[in-house]
Amino acid sequence: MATKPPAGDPVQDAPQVAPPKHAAAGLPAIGHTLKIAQAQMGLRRTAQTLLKVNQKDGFDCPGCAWPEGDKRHTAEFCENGAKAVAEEATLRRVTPDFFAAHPLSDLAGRSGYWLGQQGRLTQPMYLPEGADRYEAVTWERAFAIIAEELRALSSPDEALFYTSGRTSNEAAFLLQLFAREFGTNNLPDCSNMCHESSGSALVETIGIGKGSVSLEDLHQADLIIVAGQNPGTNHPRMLSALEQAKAAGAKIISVNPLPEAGMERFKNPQTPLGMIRGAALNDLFLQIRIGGDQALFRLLNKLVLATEGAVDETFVREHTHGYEEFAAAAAGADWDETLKATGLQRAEIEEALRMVLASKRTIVCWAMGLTQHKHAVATIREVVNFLLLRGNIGRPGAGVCPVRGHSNVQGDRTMGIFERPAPAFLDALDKEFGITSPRHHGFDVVRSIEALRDGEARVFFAMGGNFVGATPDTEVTEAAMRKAALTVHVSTKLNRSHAVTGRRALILPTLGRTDKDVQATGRQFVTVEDSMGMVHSSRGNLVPASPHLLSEPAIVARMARAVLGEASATPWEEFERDYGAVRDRISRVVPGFEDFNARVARPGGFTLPHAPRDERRFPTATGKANFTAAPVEYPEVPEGRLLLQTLRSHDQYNTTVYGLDDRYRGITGGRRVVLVNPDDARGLGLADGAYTDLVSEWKDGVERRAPGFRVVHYPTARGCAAAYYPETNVLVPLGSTADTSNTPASKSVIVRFEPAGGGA
Ligand SMILES: Nc1nc2c(c(=O)[nH]1)N[C@H]1C(S)=C(S)[C@@H](COP(=O)(O)OP(=O)(O)OC[C@H]3O[C@@H](n4cnc5c(=O)[nH]c(N)nc54)[C@H](O)[C@@H]3O)O[C@H]1N2
Ligand SMILES: Nc1nc2c(c(=O)[nH]1)N[C@H]1C(S)=C(S)[C@@H](COP(=O)(O)OP(=O)(O)OC[C@H]3O[C@@H](n4cnc5c(=O)[nH]c(N)nc54)[C@H](O)[C@@H]3O)O[C@H]1N2
Ligand SMILES: [Mo]
Repeated sequence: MATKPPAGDPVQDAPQVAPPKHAAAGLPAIGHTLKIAQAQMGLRRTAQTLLKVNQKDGFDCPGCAWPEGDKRHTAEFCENGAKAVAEEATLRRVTPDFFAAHPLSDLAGRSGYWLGQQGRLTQPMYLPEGADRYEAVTWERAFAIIAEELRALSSPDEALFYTSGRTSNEAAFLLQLFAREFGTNNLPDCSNMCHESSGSALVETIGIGKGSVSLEDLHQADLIIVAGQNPGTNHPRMLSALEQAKAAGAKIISVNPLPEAGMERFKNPQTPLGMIRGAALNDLFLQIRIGGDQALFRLLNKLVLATEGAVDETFVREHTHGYEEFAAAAAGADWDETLKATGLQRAEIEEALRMVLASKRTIVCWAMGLTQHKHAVATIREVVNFLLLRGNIGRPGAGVCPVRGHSNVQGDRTMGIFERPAPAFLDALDKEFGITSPRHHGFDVVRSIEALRDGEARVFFAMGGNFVGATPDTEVTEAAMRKAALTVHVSTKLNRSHAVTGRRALILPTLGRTDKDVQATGRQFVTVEDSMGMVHSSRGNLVPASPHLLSEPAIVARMARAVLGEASATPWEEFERDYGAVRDRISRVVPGFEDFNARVARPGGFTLPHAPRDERRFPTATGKANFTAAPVEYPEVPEGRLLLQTLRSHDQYNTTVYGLDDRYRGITGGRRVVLVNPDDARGLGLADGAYTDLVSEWKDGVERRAPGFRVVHYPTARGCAAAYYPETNVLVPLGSTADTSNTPASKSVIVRFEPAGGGA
């Protein structure tokens, strides 16, 4: 096996490995934050921005969707939030000269890291058919091109309008309104690749696709189970909530194939003692095999059912449906099979059971480790069964807590960014605007790629994000995108999606969260909804990256006017001038937003209603919370293969790479690494430091290869491996998705290892 990285990699990818860390945050995090922030923004902007993050008069951190507590620290941010801010508030600029110097072929050969490091986009850019370079274009011409291509379609359903989760409520509401006036529900979004499985499972079982807990609930819980989530990196402020819960007596179980540093010990940078000593968070670490969670929760449920007095019978009788059938299915859970599926020891599960039975208030938190599997929806339904059994929904200190990713991904969905909108939502929209929205469902992310591939869709418009970078099966997706007639990206920074284009392409540069947004009626703010259903305002305070930028609401409004023209009675101009006018409309269309402008003006905003949380009412088809009884599944991996999960390093925000280090896991200077348990590695002849190709295997028989990964012996669960996304997206088959939610199964890819250099 080769021991050197393959030559010619555009990134200097030469990973170094040290032992993983056992604590997160603390002093190194602060040092690292300031270093990155100053390199991008300089001293003055660093102070100007970092003090405004998540303050009541400031902007919402463009990092994660974790909520802010009521008592805020002067510095209500974390290392990774600061990196997200620095990435946006950078002083570096991508001007038309940059595009003159870098033809498309050059951009296409660059790493995502390099592209992102070039700085903020400054002017609308156009790639004419057959051209090899983007050229500057006026906004008028850009919208005329979009109108021309959209009008040339034989059906509105040949257009796709993608949204990434940073988009504000106001922009999202306008975008879905425009798409529906135009005539399509093709509104795929990043949620399709993210928490769609949570939404699918929760809507059916509790009647609403959102979490049922507040920060206060976390502080009051007796037991918090964190399954399939790495908060130390992806939701660092959650560690403060866990620390507070522990101080009040809570126990924490983490369920993960990897020992994640944040869950082991957290050094709170906001308290002097925390900084030095840190708090141990985990009381029990269940090092589960990838995809074993449904089996684990099923067995716990059987054991709870078998324990005298453990079931909350009053709750089950009054509030639930389907108990008998579920209890019968759970009775079939088997120790041997569960131990095989989970890789856990019997004693570990018995210890978990004791903690479960000792808790009167239990919360389960989860993220991508549960949602990105074939059986993700069934797994999350089993988590709901688990909580329902002991009445852990709709009372203080208990509930479901899917921890969202993008800072406004939950709000975008609330605003109607959904390819399968509820009829009641469309009825309200139609009534308010005098339009007739299409009722047939649109395409989600995976279906959108198939539609482009098959020539069923021809115009692709993205409100943010990095579609070809984030989606699975990179080669298939990129080929599909290249078949489009027009691709349009509303973006703040360069990324891979700008280099893989349709016949014609546009880059529309926009304001970010940190930028001051001034329209004809004066300074505007936007609103967002966090992971716990809190809606609040966000107001940038920086001079925008360039005088040519338009805000996202302005871009949608102008596009709508160019495309729909006189045919639209919607006051698009007014919406651009005054976002309050948009909020007035939202207040009349979206339940829970009554009196929106007045309520969001209050410091801290307001919380959206949530029937199960607020009144133990479950707006499901049965009118009750539904137990479900799916068969238990877990991935079967053939001899000589491992199950690969694709995950985030500490120095990235999805496809945006901030740096080449993954500090807590001890990896520096490179991203092409694959983490393998040393015992598995020995069996497979994979020496630590050797270079290997990863080849994925799926039932379609297509060979998908990611070349040149350095093997790292790492204490992950047996049979499992881990490598970073998006480098490994090439391995995830487009058709390998979760049942019901159609979310790419990017946490369970069967791979074999072949010597680096291609070919066996
Ligand atoms: N700094 C930073 N913050 C972010 C992001 C970012 O990229 N960078 N991304 C944002 C977004 S969009 C999202 S969705 C979230 C993502 O937040 P996470 O879901 O925490 O992100 P991942 O890195 O995908 O980590 C998945 C975790 O699940 C574990 N896991 C994998 N498979 C399984 C399994 O089968 N069972 C169990 N029990 N565990 C498993 C992995 O070991 C890992 O700890 O973070 C958001 N916040
Ligand atoms: N293999 C694998 N694939 C995955 C995942 C995984 O765990 N494994 N995770 C999935 C998940 S959870 C998600 S959410 C998706 C993420 O998918 P996306 O949301 O599409 O991807 P991001 O990398 O977050 O998008 C980054 C780009 O957004 C643009 N941007 C940033 N801020 C703004 C803004 O304020 N406005 C506008 N208009 N643009 C902005 C910048 O140009 C930047 O380059 O990826 C998914 N893909
Ligand atoms: Mo996400």
